[in-house]
Amino acid sequence: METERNKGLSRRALLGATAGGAAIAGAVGGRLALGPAAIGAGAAVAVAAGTPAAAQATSEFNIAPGQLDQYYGFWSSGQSGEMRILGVPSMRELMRVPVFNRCSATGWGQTNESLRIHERTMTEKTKKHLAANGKRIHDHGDLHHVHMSFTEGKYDGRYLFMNDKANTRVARVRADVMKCDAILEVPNAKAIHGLRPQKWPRSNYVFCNGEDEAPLINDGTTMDDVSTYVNVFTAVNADEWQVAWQVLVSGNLDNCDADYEGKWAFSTSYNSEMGMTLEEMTESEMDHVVIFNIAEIERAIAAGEFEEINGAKVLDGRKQANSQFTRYVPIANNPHGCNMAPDRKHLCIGGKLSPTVTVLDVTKFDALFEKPAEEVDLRSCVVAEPELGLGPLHTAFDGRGNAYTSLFLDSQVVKWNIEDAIKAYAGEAVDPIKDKIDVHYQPGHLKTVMGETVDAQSNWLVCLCKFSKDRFLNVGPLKAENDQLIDISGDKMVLVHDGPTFAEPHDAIAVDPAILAPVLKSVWDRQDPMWAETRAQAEADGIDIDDWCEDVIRDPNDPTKVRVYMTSVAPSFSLNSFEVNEGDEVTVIITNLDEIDDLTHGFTLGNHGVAMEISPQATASVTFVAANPGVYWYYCQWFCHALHMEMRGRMFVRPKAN
Ligand code: K7E
Ligand code: CUA
Ligand code: CA
Repeated sequence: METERNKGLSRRALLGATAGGAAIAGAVGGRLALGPAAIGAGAAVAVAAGTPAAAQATSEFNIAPGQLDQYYGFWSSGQSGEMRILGVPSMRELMRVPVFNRCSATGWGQTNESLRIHERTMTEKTKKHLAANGKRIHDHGDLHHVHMSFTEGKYDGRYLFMNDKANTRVARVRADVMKCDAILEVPNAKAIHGLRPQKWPRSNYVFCNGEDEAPLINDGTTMDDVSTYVNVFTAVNADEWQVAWQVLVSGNLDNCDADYEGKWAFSTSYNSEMGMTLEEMTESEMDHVVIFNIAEIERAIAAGEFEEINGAKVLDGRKQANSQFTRYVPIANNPHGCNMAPDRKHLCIGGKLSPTVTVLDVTKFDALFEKPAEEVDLRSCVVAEPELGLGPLHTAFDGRGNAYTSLFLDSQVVKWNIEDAIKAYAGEAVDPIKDKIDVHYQPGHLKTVMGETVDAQSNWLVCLCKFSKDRFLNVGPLKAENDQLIDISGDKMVLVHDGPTFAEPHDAIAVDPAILAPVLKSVWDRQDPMWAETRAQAEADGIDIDDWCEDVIRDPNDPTKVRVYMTSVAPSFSLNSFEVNEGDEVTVIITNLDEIDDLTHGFTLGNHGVAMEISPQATASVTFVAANPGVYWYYCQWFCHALHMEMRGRMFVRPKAN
């Protein structure tokens, strides 16, 4: 529906011509004038053109109460550090899956099961840093990119993979229970940003871009000498969740993707200059896309041609090494998005500072490796470079040969046709641009349904806007972002929904529920590996955690350690009370014996900062020190029964005998 208010927001067209241009100039001049201040510039101007009436929408977007969504959306959450599951097209938030963040509701980051996942690959350096700051794990992250595992170019419903730019980590979420089961701190690299799974033959690797430059041996012996800095491209073994290999590159790495033949991975770099200031990073006319030659890298790894650094097998793919591991295709300065089209052939690179998207034909990459890099025309793989608008960041695809690029500065999405862009580049008089739509405001990623797979759909586009400005009720200086839903089923894009989100979903994917239906569980399997170590400890203590238990075991080797085993069945814990001594290290292990779908219990211990989720048929445990004598109640914090309030008990902490 087009209201007066919506019309006013169409001023984006004006902005594109004026303030947007100024913003680009501003960025190059050393100051990024991209914010809402720029939006305000055209405030009084109302342009009637723009969003077509929603009545023209041809996809069914209204999801009535009780109706299920058409698709699962998996959203990143940026600095919130979690993965979110939304319904598409309703944009209803269905679940939050804590990954890098500490979760108050579920106890993620506190339960022993989650701490083990956090600590399994933590480097000694990180352990030292955390301990010095009174912490055991990083309890935050910056999660930009969520992607599902592939088999032969299609989502296979096994895993979701994601990055933590803040603490150089990558994580894996099991798609059957929607819980994180593995975190990896990537050695040598700094700030994992772009992340993509291999698409073909399956996701054996997850490719991870290191964004920040630092000395390879980062121990303070060299600091300001930029010539010692490197950037690292990492392939993580997706099954074992450890580093398979790493390649040193020239310049830094931003976003990445992989092809549909399993031959290449590719990454954008905005700092080929190896600059340390904004001026230096935007100095060159051209940056590049790095192409990684998977077969050549695997050959060298198998042949032992690597150097082992901090436990990782490292190859040198920098320009000066003249290797066959990499090629550097020149791209207009400071590119950003890196998106492989479902036509299996075309790779689209967002120009960011350049108003263009550069289209590379991946079938032309072999030729780049036939001769040494300096003897080949590295731009011979470029088949189109349409000028689309200001600030092109990311590109999504439908199943009809069209691409949709977010224009950050223009606050628009531009729909263009890849084949027409190729024709235009070859000199034909065709305009590849098919449509533009205003979005609100300043979009980053945008996603079609399964658009990064060969199953790309042509119904919905979600555009993740960085600013919502005046689209929602004011909630103070910190505003929601705005994930907009756009109907792309017709020739014209139609905006159908505004979706406020909390900081800061960078990227999202949408997946057909049919892919997840065969794997998704509603109740845990008692033998699940998630609590295998807890189970092993129980067995050592002679406790069967699959059955009713109400046991308090003092560790035979360390009498200050106490393990409290109990079960939960609505509405009670098997133990109405338990007793420990002042100063004891107490581990509470609870199995939820309820088998009913949806019947989650919890364990919260008053005034101890202890809380955890125990879903049906799960076991969970938490360890704390009972530092103060007295009586402390514990209770179930997940509403589970009419007598949920009564689901509680007491911990007695007996004073130390003096
Ligand atoms: Cu463009 Cu981190 Cu994918 Cu944000 S990145 S938008
Ligand atoms: Cu069990 Cu509430
Ligand atoms: Ca640059």
